[in-house]
Amino acid sequence: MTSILAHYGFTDGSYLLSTYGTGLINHTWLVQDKQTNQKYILQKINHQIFKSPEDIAFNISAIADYLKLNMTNYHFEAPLLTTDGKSMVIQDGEYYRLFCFVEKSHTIDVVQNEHQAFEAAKQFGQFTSALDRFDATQLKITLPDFHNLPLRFEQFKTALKTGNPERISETPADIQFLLDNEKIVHDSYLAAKLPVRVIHHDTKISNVLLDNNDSGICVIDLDTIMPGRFISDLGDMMRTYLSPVSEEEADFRKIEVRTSYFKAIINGYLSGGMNSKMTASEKDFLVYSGKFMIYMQALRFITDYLNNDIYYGARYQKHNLVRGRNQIELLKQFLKHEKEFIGISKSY
Ligand code: GN1
Ligand code: MG
Repeated sequence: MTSILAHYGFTDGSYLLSTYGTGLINHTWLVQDKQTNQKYILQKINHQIFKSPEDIAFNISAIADYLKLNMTNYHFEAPLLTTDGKSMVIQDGEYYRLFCFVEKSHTIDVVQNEHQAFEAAKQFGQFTSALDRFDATQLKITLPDFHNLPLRFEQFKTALKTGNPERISETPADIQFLLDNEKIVHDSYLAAKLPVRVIHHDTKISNVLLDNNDSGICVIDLDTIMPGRFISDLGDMMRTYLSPVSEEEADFRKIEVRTSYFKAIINGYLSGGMNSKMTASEKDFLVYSGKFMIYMQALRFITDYLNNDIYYGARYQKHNLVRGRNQIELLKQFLKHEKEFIGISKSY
């Protein structure tokens, strides 16, 4: 690590290092300067998944430059530059970058109240809203087909043929439920016609920095920023904030879809500037966004389980099966609320 941090002016023994956060894809450390106590976040990009880290760097600096010029008050945390002006360090084929640790900020892993849901949704709404006039199509695609639901469905069907036979025979009801809900895939062709915007694509609560009063400071984890449709961001918030328990919960009786959180998410997202920017057709997809993202995540976890966890890896034997079943249960609960939610969404 010393030779990586040397690119940012650290010398051997001048800093403390500890692992940080819970993400499975990238590796994250907290770095503290022993002299100044200033804290930093060091991240290693997983380039098995992000094949071109240069594209991530390109997107982040294009956006940072635009915001600096046009939205001077917008808080955007771009990576720090190395002593020779680069936004990444490449060492032994691995890519690293360093961020300032935002003082008096914290992240949470599970939403605890409607206020937090509102604040996070407001941050993600503000992000896309601030970039409304930025040409999203100039951004690089850092993860091709990331939220391409028809493709995720095809990958699931392929896994049914080529996946681990034992795991396939263990999951008939899950597989049947996913096949029975193929209509969600068909509806995504209509959603694909919605306007292309700058979308974060990973709006879980831990990707928002909150201050001591749980007001939002800014969004983080910028690797999946790409052109996309708003349903990706709004839907992933529904997927991850509606229930009191996360995708990791193995006791599915605790999974619940809460109407007050549904309202908080939409109110927050629209209050960040999106209310006036969204088209009428986008507003028709407010509720669909939740189905789209929950269903896609269920497909992805179950597909990966059938494929022996080649994408996500697993912290324990049935990790992806548990997470897939969790998302299936969440989708079932969401569908029970669908009519009610459509009623609510008509007022926006
Ligand atoms: C991955 O690595 P992390 O936890 O930020 C995934 C997301 C999923 C999430 C589900 C690049 O995010 O799409 O929603 O796992 N990111 C990628 O746990 O695949
Ligand atoms: Mg992430």
